[in-house]
Amino acid sequence: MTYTPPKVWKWDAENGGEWASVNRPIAGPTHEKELPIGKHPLQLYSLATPNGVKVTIMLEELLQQGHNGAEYDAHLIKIGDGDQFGSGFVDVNPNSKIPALMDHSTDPATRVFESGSILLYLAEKFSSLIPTDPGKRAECLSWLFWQMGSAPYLGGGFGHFYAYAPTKMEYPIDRFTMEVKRQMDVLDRQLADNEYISGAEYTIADIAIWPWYGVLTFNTLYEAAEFLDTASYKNLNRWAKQIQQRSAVQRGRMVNRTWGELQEQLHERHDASDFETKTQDKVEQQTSDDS
Ligand SMILES: N[C@@H](CCC(=O)N[C@@H](CS)C(=O)NCC(=O)O)C(=O)O
Repeated sequence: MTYTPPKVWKWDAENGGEWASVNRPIAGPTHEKELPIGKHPLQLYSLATPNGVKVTIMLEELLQQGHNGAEYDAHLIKIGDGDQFGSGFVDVNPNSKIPALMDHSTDPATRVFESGSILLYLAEKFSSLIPTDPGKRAECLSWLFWQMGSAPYLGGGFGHFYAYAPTKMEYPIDRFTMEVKRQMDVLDRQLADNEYISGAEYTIADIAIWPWYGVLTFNTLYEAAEFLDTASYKNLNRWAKQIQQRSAVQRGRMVNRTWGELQEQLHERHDASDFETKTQDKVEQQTSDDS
């Protein structure tokens, strides 16, 4: 099937594919909607996609270290329903994508968008999970920005054409598979000599990279582990399993999750105790007991 582009591209709202209903060629809000504000200094508006999970893992790591100022409310933004185009959300992130954070501990409150920027903001705010030595800090930031530049090839490129496009097309799948395998090899070589991504310290670079490239090796992202032969990247697998064992990572992955095992879904997080009492298995049990 060949395609000749017209002189001027026109928006065909019916172009198909899994995300067709939310994709638009224009920015800005589609409807008026205020965002809820909970009781904690940090208000997160998100969903447990790889980009969302970076931030909830970060916040859970900070809380585990004893930074009480990292207490947060995590509000659910259903991107499939277009919540990211509500006016309140667009005020926090003009780019209409999760995750988005408001820090109400500052006056005026500070908005932060882009997951990499949120990780850096929180690392600087709490002086944690980022090296202080200038050389090590530069290495950490290089990998953080590597992730921000690379993951769109994995998500928007490979993942889109392998898992979401209405038909399987060899050319884009080949192109993005080649790039994703190259990226996994970059990480595998780096992790051959380093326990963590940027050296001996666990940092925001690990937190940024793991939800994409670590989770890819578990086959839960695009169910592509066999196709990409992720098992052959031994050091990447070693690191992915090591990070997965961290309790903050296990908690962070559950927040704003609306799919998968019910006991691993915490639709909204407003208190640390929610992990014990508000997971979806318990919410549904409670609902059926009440009816
Ligand atoms: N570079 C952004 C990417 C964020 C992003 O792509 N978010 C997706 C979910 S993972 C989203 O909100 N998509 C909704 C949309 O595109 O309308 C970041 O890292 O924060």
